[in-house]
Amino acid sequence: MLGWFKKKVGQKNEEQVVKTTDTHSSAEEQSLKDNVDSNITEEIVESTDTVVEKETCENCEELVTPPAVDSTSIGAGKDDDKKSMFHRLQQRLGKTHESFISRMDSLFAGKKEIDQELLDDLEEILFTADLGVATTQELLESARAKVKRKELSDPKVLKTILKEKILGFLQEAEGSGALVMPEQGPFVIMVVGVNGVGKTTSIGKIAAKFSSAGKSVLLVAGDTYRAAAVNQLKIWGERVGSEVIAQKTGADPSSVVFDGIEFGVARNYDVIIIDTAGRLHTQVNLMEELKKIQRVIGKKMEGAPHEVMLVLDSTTGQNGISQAKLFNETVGITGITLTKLDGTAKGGIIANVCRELKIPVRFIGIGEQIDDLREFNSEEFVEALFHQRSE
Ligand SMILES: Nc1nc2c(ncn2[C@@H]2O[C@H](COP(=O)(O)OP(=O)(O)OP(=O)(O)O)[C@@H](O)[C@H]2O)c(=O)[nH]1
Ligand SMILES: [Mg+2]
Repeated sequence: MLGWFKKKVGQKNEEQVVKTTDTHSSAEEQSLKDNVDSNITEEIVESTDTVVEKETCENCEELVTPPAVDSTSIGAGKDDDKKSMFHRLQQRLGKTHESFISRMDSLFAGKKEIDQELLDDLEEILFTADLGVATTQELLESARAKVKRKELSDPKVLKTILKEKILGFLQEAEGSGALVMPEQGPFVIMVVGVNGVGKTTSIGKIAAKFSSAGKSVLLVAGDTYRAAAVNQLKIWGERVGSEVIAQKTGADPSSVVFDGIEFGVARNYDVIIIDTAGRLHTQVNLMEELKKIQRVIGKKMEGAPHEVMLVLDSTTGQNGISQAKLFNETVGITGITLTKLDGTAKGGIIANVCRELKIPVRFIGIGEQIDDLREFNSEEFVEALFHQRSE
């Protein structure tokens, strides 16, 4: 995502990508508000107190994990960096490796032939790793057919076939949704998902990535339901040096988003990332509210949001698929961030997500720290998952 983004922003005038760091006067804010498009004012509760946050927020520390720099990611050359990043990914996928790959290795160890019992045991391992019923069946059907035709008898070859098939699911999804970047103006990402999946944290981490690539990032606090949610985004803003557009608790999220887009466009930001409140995919009214937010963004900036990012918690298992389907029906998901892969033995969910939804995974979350979000790369992921661990 970032590499592709760099190409686009690289064409911009240097001046345009300089990060805005000054705090804006209330007069400037007022003039932005005065320009509110009359077509949509009745949709939006009048905003009277939008603020661009730079100051320290109180009681924020408990809302986010303290900043940390992972020693494996600093002080090394590019190749060393790559190696250590791969090593870290491998480590963080350890639980899934244990429950999936190590168990499969133990099952295959010493077996010369693939028999029915082995295939049944393999089926159980695939289920346990959360690859899902349909994905498991598809993986096993092709293996069974090959065994039947006597084209496959060696369990080691079966492991390679499984690896390639899983990679195939991930690559198919990866190739299914190129980002559509705006010709000019900010790249707008709207982030959605159910409660507690890691939306705000991922927004902070994504902002950090863009910031360290020299891009100006504006964060918009579209979760107005809880004061804590706004504070959490503010502290991420402070940490990554991004400004935050927010209003008071209880404000209409569409109103905040309207102001945010207006401000971001006027200030020529490179990226605007919009946080939204967590909502169950089954809560019809709240899902409708997302549609409204999306509409408001589109009215304020044609073609935006350019990315509707669904955040899924990999520990929620197959329910993530139902969440994705309903969010997709409502707002049209264009990319997925799959979080908490470090905390689960069921990381096989990623294969099912890709196979069922055919929506590209853009990022994966592998921890709570600022640099624990990785741009997703199918091949690297599969290699790290299958990679033999040293004893
Ligand atoms: N281990 C781990 N924890 C994560 C990851 N991503 C997020 N978290 C944690 O998940 C918890 C919830 O994260 P939030 O970012 O607040 O989730 P949210 O979706 O914004 O939550 P709501 O706004 O309440 O809907 C926090 O404790 C995060 O630190 C990850 O990749 N790995
Ligand atoms: Mg949140």
